[in-house]
Amino acid sequence: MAKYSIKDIHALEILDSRGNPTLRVFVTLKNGIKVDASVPSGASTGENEAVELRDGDMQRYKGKGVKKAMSNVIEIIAPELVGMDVHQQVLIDQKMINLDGTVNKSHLGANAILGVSMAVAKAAAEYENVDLFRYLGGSNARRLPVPCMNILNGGEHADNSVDFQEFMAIPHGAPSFSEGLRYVAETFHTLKGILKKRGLATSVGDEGGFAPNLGSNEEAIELIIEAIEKSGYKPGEDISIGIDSAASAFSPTKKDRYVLSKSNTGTLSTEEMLVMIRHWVRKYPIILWEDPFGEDDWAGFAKMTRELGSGLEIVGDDIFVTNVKFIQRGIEKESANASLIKLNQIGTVTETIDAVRLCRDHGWRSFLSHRSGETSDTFLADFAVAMDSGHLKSGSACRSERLAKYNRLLEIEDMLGDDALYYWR
Ligand code: 2PG
Ligand code: MG
Repeated sequence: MAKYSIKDIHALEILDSRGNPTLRVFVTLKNGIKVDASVPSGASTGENEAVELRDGDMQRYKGKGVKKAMSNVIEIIAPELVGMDVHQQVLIDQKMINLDGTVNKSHLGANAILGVSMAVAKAAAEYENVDLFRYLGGSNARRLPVPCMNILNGGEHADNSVDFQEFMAIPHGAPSFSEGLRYVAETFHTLKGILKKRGLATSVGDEGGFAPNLGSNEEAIELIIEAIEKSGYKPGEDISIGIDSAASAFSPTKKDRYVLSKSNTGTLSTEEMLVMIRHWVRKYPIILWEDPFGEDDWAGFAKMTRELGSGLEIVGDDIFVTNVKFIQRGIEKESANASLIKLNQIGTVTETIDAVRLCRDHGWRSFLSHRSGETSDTFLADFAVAMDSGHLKSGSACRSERLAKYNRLLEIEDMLGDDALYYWR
């Protein structure tokens, strides 16, 4: 066995940021290097996402245990991969895809497969004695992503009166990543002060953004603009706004009907939703809009892209699920101009890179993302730099599982020194 061969793979059931079980996978090489990777977990999931295998045993963690996925790693995946060259990421990922044998990784579990895939990449980087962003991105990987900070939470991520899931502050006008992070972290603190002064709750949602009860969804934007200004920044110049409607979550049909019940706005058709979006985009400095429509509303997406796509980044999340099959369809139908990229939506590092490449080849942007259930793992930070994605979202300026990624990016920026790049487009 060569010293870069995989000697052992182990897995453990750990808890994520919501206190739900997830997997941590350990890969040991023949030369003694040992790394681990932890798998995130979403709440507002797309129907076509790769399957996160849960035990369904109601005696444990209300059915959410991952002991089966854990034993799939130890008993099925490990024996097949032990002895393989850890650098063979594509071959290793393909082997797991074949072992699973389903289109959505429901047999072994995307959580089992992704945990191994990420740990293999980390082990190879460690073996080469290079940082993960260099190993995956090569010697020219040096662009830091603009941190799209989700400072106000709603939808399925918060028990409040806001239907839209995420309101992000995007510091595209900052001179560097660390300055950008400072801009939006200060805005986060200013927002807290504004909420407090108005007697609104300053408790936070799943991704660390505030989760107050507001009179309308629009009020969220107004509060953020006020916070940007009061922090001494210019909305639209220094910091702009991004929204993730996560519209599948409030569309029972996943298209044509949008029930904005949390805010008591009523039910909107696709057309009425588009009227509202158009109005907001004209009125506010919004530069990015994710999942404005449900995952089956391809027509709604395409119409919005035709009308607003030249000045606005329109990102598909649930509709594309980081899957080249759906992204390809989106490119053909001109349904968006960017895809959200989440490793666990597809389940291997190789397939995630393929999704990013497909976007790049067609002039689309890829927006790198955490999940609402996270761990302290910082794989995403390195991955965003390696993929040259230009922007990422990792939640707000509180909750350590969110800050772990931003802090890792500060480290990467420091390491790169004057070579670091930072720009929006
Ligand atoms: C999203 C994500 C991450 P979740 O919808 O973009 O913010 O949420 O992980 O719950 O799918
Ligand atoms: Mg989303």
